[in-house]
Amino acid sequence: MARLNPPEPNPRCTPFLWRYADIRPNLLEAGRLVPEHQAERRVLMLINPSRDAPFTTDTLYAGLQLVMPNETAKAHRHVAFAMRFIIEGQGGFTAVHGRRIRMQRGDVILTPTMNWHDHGKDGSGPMIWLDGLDLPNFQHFPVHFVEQFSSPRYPAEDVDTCASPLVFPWARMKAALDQVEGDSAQLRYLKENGSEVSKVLGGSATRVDAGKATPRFQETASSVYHVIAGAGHSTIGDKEYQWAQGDTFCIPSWYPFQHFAHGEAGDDAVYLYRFDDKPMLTALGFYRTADTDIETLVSA
Ligand code: 1HN
Repeated sequence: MARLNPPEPNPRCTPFLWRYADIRPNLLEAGRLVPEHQAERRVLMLINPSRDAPFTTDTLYAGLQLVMPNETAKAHRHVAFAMRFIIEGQGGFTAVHGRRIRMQRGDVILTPTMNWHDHGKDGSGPMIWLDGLDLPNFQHFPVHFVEQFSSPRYPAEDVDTCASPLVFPWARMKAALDQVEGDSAQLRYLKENGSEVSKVLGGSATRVDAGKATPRFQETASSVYHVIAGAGHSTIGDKEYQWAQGDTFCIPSWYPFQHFAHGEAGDDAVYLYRFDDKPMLTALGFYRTADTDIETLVSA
């Protein structure tokens, strides 16, 4: 009974940081070793050292995906929901159910459940992005499946990324963050009607001014952070994690955390992207922070 009734939330995953400088060469080597026809998706999975795939946290999967010029990650569709943060490269695109979206650094692009999608790339050099999927859920709910489309690409037309509900352009998010007063700001990626991007996954972006910090936070949600720009460190539990642009780290449920931007007044602010399971936990009634007055949950 004690095993089933822990004194506090008890994630199996542990905090971890993947340095871009360390993992990028491995991803590019995968690009040389694994030709397009050998991999439906070429991804370097960011698997938590305390668990096996697909766990980046106990509820989130994260991975870096690579597409090289003239390749196609062929069209398929699945129950899992994906949100992608574009890290680097030019000429990449993802086609989501007939809408071809240009991948641009810093943009967040959604692939809703069961939408046909394929990825491709023109021009030279690698296209790399961070995939966030709700795959861990399907270890419990045996409802996940994938269908292959009859040809590598699902017929698609170019869309204006600024007008697509599937795209959150970085320029727009950055401008909104920069308008918020204070040492730091956090804004969620929300649909036009104000709702979260999916029932399971959601996301946000954070600005931390040079030399400043976010408030310390503790929540039942788990999250995956990616450094959009700048350098700094985070305390997660009782450890400190140094990071710089391109790095990705995970925060399991209930580990207290705080983000610190390096630099001094006048330097550029630091920007972080994050995706999390907050919508799912909220819908289930499991979302809570250290500040939540548990008595209010009793009467609710
Ligand atoms: C998947 O379908 C994609 O569609 C990316 O881009 C990563 C990781 C595991 C299983 C399916 C994609 C994935 C994936």
